[in-house]
Amino acid sequence: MHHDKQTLRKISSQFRIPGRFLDAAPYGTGHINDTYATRWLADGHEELFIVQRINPNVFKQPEWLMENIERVTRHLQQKLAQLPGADPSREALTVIPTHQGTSSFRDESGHYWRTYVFIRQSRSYDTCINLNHAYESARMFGRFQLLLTDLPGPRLHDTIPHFHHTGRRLAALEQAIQNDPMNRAATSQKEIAFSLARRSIGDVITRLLESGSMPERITHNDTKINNVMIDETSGNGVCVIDLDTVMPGSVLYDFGDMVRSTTRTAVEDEQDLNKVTMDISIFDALARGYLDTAGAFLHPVEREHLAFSGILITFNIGIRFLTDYLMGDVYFKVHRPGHNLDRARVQFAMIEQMERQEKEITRVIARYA
Ligand code: ADP
Ligand code: GN1
Ligand code: MG
Repeated sequence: MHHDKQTLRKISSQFRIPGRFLDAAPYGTGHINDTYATRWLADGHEELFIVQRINPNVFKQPEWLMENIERVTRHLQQKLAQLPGADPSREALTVIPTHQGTSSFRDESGHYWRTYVFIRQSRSYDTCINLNHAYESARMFGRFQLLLTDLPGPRLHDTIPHFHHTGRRLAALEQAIQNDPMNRAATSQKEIAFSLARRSIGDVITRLLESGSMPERITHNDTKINNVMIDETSGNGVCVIDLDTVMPGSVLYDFGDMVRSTTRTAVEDEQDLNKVTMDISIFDALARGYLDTAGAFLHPVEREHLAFSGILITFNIGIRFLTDYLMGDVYFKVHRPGHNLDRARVQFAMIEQMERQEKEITRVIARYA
């Protein structure tokens, strides 16, 4: 959804942003929220702020979500302030409160909005641009997890319950196949068969978590490559963003999604599947970056499953795209007919790639873990 300038001016005036509103424009390529870059004039300087409408179909309890984000960003800022050379205001998100002091604003139609300081001189990319990019983003997500290992209690809210529970995702897919509300099952027979044949990828991690054999951690849960900002000049990682799904989970969900979104040589919705390959040298840089930071705290059972986690999460997200295609594109934003089916196909092509390169993947992990 796109909001007009007047609406955005009115919404952003609710927040403690210094200066005069100039304009606002849709920003980024996220699949979930409505994101705007807003420009302001303060003391003769132009300032930018990110203003976002939280997706109401995806997040049912925006106030809980913002409570998580407030606690997490505050903790990150405190930890970064103690790290020599770190810049807390640039390396962690800063929530701008409303004039009432709340972290979000509820508009007339009941939708929630929030504002962040814009991370300057940096950008995010939808695909990996080079080995250093892979290394830096993995290092940043690993550091993010590391800095949150000592977040004081209570347990964070589950902003989307069972988010990475593959068993439940499969059940939802089977339900969608059965109901087939848009008559689309006939056009995705191959992808449906692929998914059902790989049911056994299932819930290895969920079971380890439930049995207590693997520790629950505070994880990001959406470690797509475009959710980390990269410095425009140095190419170094600057800041992990998109904190809506920060909640208790497994570190393997995070590493798995880095593998899914970073080692892929093509875009997430590439229509020419011949272009979709998994680059093992990118995987190498990614594993190195992740273990350079997260290596400080990982448990042996977590290390043992790093090699497998890429397939697991790619499967999980592949079946989510396929389910959303069957359901009529009700969850992910789409920009063309068949968009979610294209996305699902790319995930499944990546799974085949990872299956083919299993030995190499295991070897890389053995080298660093
Ligand atoms: P979504 O959940 O829809 O993916 P994100 O929070 O990831 O929303 O934001 C979408 C895009 O907006 C990001 O990929 C990034 O390019 C940009 N963005 C988000 N927050 C900031 C920020 N604080 N500073 C600069 N750019 C940002
Ligand atoms: C969504 O919000 P964004 O675009 O970073 C989705 C992720 C998927 C991803 C696939 C809350 O991420 O789970 O992996 O799309 N986020 C949510 O591109 O569902
Ligand atoms: Mg995002």
